[in-house]
Amino acid sequence: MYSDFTFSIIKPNAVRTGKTGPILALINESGFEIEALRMVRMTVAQAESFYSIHKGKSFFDGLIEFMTSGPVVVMILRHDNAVEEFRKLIGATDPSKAAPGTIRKIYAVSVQMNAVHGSDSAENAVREADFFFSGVERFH
Ligand code: IDP
Ligand code: MG
Repeated sequence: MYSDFTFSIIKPNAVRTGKTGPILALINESGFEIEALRMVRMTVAQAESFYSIHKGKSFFDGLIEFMTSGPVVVMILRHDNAVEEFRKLIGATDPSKAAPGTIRKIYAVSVQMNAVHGSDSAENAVREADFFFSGVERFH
């Protein structure tokens, strides 16, 4: 389904190592408009709720520990066909399989610490944007 916005997170490994600026620049240079942006440190309960679709998977506990290990940058990004176009820009979940020039190819350090999140569907973009942002923060 078509969506004109998506939701993204710059993950703790990238924030911690000073990659927030370069990643935001790459996102902007690739034609995405930042509609809303905030830095947060998720609690375990918040991270478990955000990633509830992965509950029970082998990587779930490690993912929650990682995503709560430090601050993250959450944002809503606008672009034509945003969900699909942003998934192209971030590249494959496993950085060793990500295409050259993608954010994960450049900034991921492992499958878990893969630098950025991007919504996988229009429905999830709505759910994830609503999880972190209230109406007043979404001024478009
Ligand atoms: P996605 O972020 O590309 O949509 P998902 O399958 O939704 O990938 O997984 C969510 C996140 O969980 C990944 O971005 C990554 O941080 C972590 N993850 C996924 N699969 C693995 C794995 O096999 N080992 C470790 N971490 C994983
Ligand atoms: Mg996913």
